[in-house]
Amino acid sequence: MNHYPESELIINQDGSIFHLHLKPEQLADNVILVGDPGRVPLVASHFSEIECEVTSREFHTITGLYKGKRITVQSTGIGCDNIDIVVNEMDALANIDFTTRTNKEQLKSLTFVRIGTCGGLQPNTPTGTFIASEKSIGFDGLLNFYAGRNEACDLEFEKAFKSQVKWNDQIGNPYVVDNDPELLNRIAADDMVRGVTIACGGFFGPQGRRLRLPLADPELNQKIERFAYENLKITNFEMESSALAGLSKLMGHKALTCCMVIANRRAKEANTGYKNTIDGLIEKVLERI
Ligand code: R1P
Ligand code: URA
Repeated sequence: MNHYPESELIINQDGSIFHLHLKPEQLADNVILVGDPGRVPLVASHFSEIECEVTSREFHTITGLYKGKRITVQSTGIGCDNIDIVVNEMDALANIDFTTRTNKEQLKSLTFVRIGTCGGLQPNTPTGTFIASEKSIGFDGLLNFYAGRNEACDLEFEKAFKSQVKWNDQIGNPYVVDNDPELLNRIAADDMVRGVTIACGGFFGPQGRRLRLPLADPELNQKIERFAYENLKITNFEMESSALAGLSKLMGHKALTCCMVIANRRAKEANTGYKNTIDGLIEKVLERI
């Protein structure tokens, strides 16, 4: 039986998990993840009841009820490194007994839906579009540190991607993972664009934005926009979906990322006044989760 020492599973003196400061009983089985901590009260403004609210660093959590469904809404901040923290700590809250520091006998499968913002890459993804990720390509490297990475990933897609874009191995080893198909069908329904999302370890160079620094492969974005595999096109860039889909798959949870396009990379346009439009995406996810 695994026994997790204090250094590996860090529990605060009040019995909460190290970074999130949540106690096991404060976590719902349905979890909405958002990047911006300010998006947490926006989601919770639709709740009929608030059960608890906790803030620690960029991690803001509210658990409450939406039409009788118990939901936790959690901010992750920016980047896949924070997804490693949030998904591992939430899995520990659900599946490790904090008293014995051992795995529970009955493992729980959580449902994670990320509501984010992204950059659109195709003619059918102008600003304001809601994109649900069918597959996520991780430029971030996170999943490569976990055993079972190859079994969790779509290796044929990875091969096709690397070959078509003439991938430069110095950039790292991209991984391709499916979002949960049942969750995709339920949440995307018939009014979101379904696509392939690239999650990057940065907002500028890794997404092909050139300000003062030249890029290692200045043609990469054009090759990404042209890439096609079995009728799938790469639709958008964001920074968390691959880590979320990959870790969830390895741990037995269900995950999906849905994002609203706020920057159209083709038309070279951006919309920073998107708070009201993203509320439309929040309402769809709350109804369908
Ligand atoms: C970058 O501006 C951030 O916005 C996107 C990216 O994934 C990254 O976290 O998502 P959020 O709006 O959810 O933070
Ligand atoms: N978030 C990203 O990661 N990229 C964009 O272009 C917009 C939002």
